[in-house]
Amino acid sequence: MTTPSSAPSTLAALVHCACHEQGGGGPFDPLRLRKDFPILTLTVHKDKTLAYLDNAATTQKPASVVCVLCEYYQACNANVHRSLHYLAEQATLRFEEARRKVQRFIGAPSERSVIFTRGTTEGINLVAQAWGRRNLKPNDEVVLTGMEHHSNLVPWQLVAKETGAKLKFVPVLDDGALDLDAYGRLLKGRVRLAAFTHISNVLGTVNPVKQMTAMAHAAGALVLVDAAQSVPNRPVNVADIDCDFLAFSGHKMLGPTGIGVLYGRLEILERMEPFLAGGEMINRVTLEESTWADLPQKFEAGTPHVSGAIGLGVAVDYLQRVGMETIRAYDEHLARSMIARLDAIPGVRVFGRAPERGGAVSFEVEGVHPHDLAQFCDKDGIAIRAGHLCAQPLMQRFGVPAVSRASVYFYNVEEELDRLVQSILKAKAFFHGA
Ligand code: C6P
Repeated sequence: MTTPSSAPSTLAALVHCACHEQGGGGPFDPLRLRKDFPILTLTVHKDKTLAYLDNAATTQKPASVVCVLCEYYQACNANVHRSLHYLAEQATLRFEEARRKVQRFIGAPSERSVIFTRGTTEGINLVAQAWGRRNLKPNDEVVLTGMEHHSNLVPWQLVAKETGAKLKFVPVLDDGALDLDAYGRLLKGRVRLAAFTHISNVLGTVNPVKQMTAMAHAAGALVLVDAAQSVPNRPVNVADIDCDFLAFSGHKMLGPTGIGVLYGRLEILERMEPFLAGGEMINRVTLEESTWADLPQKFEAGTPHVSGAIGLGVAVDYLQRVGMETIRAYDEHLARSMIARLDAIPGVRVFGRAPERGGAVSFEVEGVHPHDLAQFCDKDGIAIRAGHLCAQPLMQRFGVPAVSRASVYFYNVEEELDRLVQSILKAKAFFHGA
């Protein structure tokens, strides 16, 4: 059969998604990079230019990530690791290439130690269920901290209930840093695992994860790092940290939603039983029993998020072109610049003054409920988040039901912070005057 002359002769010709991107090369220039993010040019509420300051919740996506999803479904879509036809081979190659990109990005020693998940939450649940439920015994201890996101707390509460293990918590100091002396004391118990966040999504605190890992290992415990807020904005190297598990989410680092990564130390992953069961994760199945596939497939039951993984690979390419150290320095600079502005407004209290920080800044404005403030800002086109930020114990620690949070990324600019301040001043005048 011959192809009609009017039909596209190559797969590439089928793709109608044109992506013209600055791509992050050259000297760092946020204004130039913004052009790669079409959504940042939106006007909302009729005529307000969007100022997107909710990056700790999810980041925006550059054109190259949006386009690769479109291109994948137009020219490459197939299931992976199964069929032998052309498209299936292409899809599998690109899916596995994305895994290798992630492996290099986080300094993992083997691609077999990189498991695709739906996100940080699923990665932590995987460890809690597949490692914790099997290995924790009554009165064993799991050390967490008082600043964990619910994703690194509730899974351990479930497992503790089932196994009789005890949860211990490193207290948070007034400046938002962890009490490392208390951590040292907690490690003297029957600790099997220490699980802590690298960067707090509320306080912005950067925890000394390398030091904390070494302390836990010296006490004979394994370490899980919640890197949801750190992998997006600084160099993170699992070999350097020497952690046993590390989880993060694609959508917080320019990638698609529904894709994430769990890194695990090979020897530990090899000894673990599967988390989810079904297709893809088996070697041999009889009616009575089954044996498991090799890593990483043992932990990737069912059809994976193929386009998501490929999109995440393209997001990693983009981040590397901008430079992770550049992103870290710029985010920290913008966050400090925002804190200086907030400190200058009477009645504003900023939560989190630890010496090293990321891009999330939480605060309260006296007399204005955080939800009211978020709505007020939204009317001015400024996207911030308000609420307990999935960290209710931390809210209790600081004696507030909720906070407002503005979180920056490398495509934000100082002018957006000025707009935030203007909006806060207007909200204050409105609510205090009412
Ligand atoms: N924090 C925030 O606005 P998922 O939802 O699985 O992609 O990520 C969960 C998660 C785990 N740990 C930390 C430190 C996080 O910040 C998050 C997500 C978002 O702060 C949504 S609540």
